[in-house]
Amino acid sequence: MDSDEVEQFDYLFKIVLIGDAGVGKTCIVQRFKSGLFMEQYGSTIGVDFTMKTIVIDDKKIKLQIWDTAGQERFKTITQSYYRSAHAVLLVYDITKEKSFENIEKWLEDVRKYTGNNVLKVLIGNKCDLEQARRISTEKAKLFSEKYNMFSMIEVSAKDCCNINESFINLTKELVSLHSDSKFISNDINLVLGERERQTEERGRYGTREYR
Ligand SMILES: Nc1nc2c(ncn2[C@@H]2O[C@H](COP(=O)(O)OP(=O)(O)OP(=O)(O)O)[C@@H](O)[C@H]2O)c(=O)[nH]1
Ligand SMILES: [Mg+2]
Repeated sequence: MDSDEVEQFDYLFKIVLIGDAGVGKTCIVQRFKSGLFMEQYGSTIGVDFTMKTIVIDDKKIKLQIWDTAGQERFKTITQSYYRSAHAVLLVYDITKEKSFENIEKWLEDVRKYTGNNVLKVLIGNKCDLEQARRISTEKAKLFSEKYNMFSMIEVSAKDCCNINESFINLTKELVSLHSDSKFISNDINLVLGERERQTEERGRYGTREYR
C-alpha cells in the first residue's frame, strides 16, 4: 500500500463467513461489497479476502471480510483464519436441510478456534426460493437462541434482500461492544499479521475454481 493511499478509520473489525459449500457465502459478500449478483463465482479455494468501509453515526468503520471455502478439503486452512475474528456469520441455505444441520458442526469449530466474545450471526440464504424452503424461520430462530447467537436473519444474495441490513446491524453491535477499545490506525499493515497480509494479496488476485 502506498503511503498516499493510507486510509484513516475509527474501527476495524474482522468478520468471517463459514458454512457448507454452495450456501452462497461468496454471493453474499460480493453483493455487499459491490452490489452485484453473479450466478457463478466458482467454489472458493481456501479463503478470499474483501475490505469494505462503511460509515455509521459519523464513524468510519473498516470491515475485513474473510470468505472461507465450505469444502471439507479446505477445513484445516480455513480454521486458521477464525483466529481474532470479532464476528462469525454462519450461513446455511434455507432449501438444504443438511446445510442447516451442519451449522452445529460449524459452531463446534467456532468454539474451538475463536475467542469467547466472538459475535455469532445465523444467516439463512436463498430466501427468494420460498417454494423450495425446507427450514422454517421459526426453527432457525429457536436454534439461534439456543446457541446464544446475536441474531438470525434470512437473506437473499440474488434478490438483494437483507444483505446490507445483516452487515449494518452486526457492525452497530460490534461498535457498541468495542466502543471503549477504538482501533485508530492509518496503516492497515499495523493491524494485519504476516499471514493475513499474504492472504490479502491472494484475495486481490482471486482464488476461485469454477464448478
Ligand atoms: N436462488 C439463489 N441462489 C443463490 C443465492 N446465493 C447464491 N446462490 C447460488 O448458489 C450457488 C453457490 O453460491 P456461492 O456463493 O459460490 O457459494 P459458497 O457458499 O461461496 O460456496 P463455497 O465457496 O464452495 O463454500 C451459486 O450457483 C449461486 O448462484 C440466492 O440468494 N438465491
Ligand atoms: Mg465461496
